[in-house]
Amino acid sequence: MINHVIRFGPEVEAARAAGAPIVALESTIISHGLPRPANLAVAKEIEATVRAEGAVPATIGMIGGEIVVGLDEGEIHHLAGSDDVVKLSVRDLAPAAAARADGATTVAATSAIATKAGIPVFATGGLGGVHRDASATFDESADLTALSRLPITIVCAGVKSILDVGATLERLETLGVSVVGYGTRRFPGFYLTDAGFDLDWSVDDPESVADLIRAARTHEVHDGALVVANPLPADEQLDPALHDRVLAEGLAGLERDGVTGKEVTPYLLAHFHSATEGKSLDVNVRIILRNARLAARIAAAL
Ligand code: PSU
Ligand code: MN
Repeated sequence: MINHVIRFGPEVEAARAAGAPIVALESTIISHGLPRPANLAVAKEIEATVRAEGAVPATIGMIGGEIVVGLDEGEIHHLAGSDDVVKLSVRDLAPAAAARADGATTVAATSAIATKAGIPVFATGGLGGVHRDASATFDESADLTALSRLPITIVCAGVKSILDVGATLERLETLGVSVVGYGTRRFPGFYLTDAGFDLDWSVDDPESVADLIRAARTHEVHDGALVVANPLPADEQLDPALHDRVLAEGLAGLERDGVTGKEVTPYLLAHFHSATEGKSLDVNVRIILRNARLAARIAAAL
């Protein structure tokens, strides 16, 4: 028998005891979203960015079947470099725990664990969502259904542009997930500043986000997530023409190589990173660091 209780890293444990601001971070972007060896350096940079704002980073994952909130450096190193790390959505957590697996948690699984751990703010790059051929494949990320039932605030640059963004926004509406633009009423497109859709709400500073979270808590009426969509400045986005060309190639590659299911997202992200000769990687890193900084400010304001 193993202990199936969540294990907290010492720094996160101390922050919980002191009521200090904590930012939850996912590990799938490290293991499956970013290429090696940059992924390890980026994972450390994300944590440093959160610390620089006076908050404590809690990178979440699974080690030997144990859910860990606040992975240490060695554990992050392992998730970044090993070929045996499983991509874990919520439904995978129990099977992976029973199998004593090492795993990286997606937005869905990280949100569920962070909520259980009492950490209300989470930073990532881009959410999963509805895939472009979903009407035929039914491929819709479990991120969406997880966010429909978890009162977490997630700072991201919208949903990944490899998805059907319009359909994803419709599903977020159906599922009751609040979406606010940070400093904008246009929904960002991850690598791109603007995905081409309007938003009903925007906020301009971390205090306003904290107010909004407090309103939701006071009402006790809505228990879905709050998505804070934080766009890259236009001069930092991936060149839209390059983006569209590389995406078209990547989508064709999926078909050619017969890629389906949970491999789709890592495949397309890896294609971007190689086909843009690192340009998409630079953009991806900037996105994550900006989101980590904003999430830390929101956690502090709370
Ligand atoms: N955004 C990124 N890189 C990633 C992901 C999102 O910039 O690697 C990951 C997240 O962990 C997200 C997952 O939860 O992809 C979605 O995968 P799927 O589409 O298989 O649900
Ligand atoms: Mn999927």
